[in-house]
Amino acid sequence: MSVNAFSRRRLAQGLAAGALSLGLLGSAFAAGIQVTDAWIRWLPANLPAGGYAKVTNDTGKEVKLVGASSPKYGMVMLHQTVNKNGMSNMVHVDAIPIAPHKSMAFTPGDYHIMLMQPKPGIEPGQKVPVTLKFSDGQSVTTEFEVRKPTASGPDDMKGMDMGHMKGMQH
Ligand SMILES: [Cu+2]
Repeated sequence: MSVNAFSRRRLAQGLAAGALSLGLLGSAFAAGIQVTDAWIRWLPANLPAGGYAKVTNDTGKEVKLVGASSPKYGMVMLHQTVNKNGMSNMVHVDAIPIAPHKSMAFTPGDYHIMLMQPKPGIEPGQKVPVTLKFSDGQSVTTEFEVRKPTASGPDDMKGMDMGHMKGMQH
């Protein structure tokens, strides 16, 4: 292959890659769903971690968050911390509705993304991709910033009934 042919091929590859990223950006914009302020409260010893973010629905109709996944965690679920009779507990939720043109915030002590079975090597300071899946078939992948356990909101562990969620602290 001549030098010229090589450069032309490289140029063509570059253009193709550019077109691909433009296409991805375009579809993410068209979806009208934005995920911002995304972070994970990391815990040591392979404990499950809580994922938090702000999800904004800029479409004209309600969308439901119906699932999440990450290549860095073996199992990811949607959870909500609920208080009943002064006890804090976590429940699994199948879908979280977000009204048109509204935001929904995952925060410690409320809705969170439960990241279980962490792959080795996840540490504070890293970024981990998490994909959120919505009822209209859209998926949005966001880099979640991994933060130390102390980088949290209010302490929601007081009087927590760990129950079947033993070892999870969200
Ligand atoms: Cu949880």
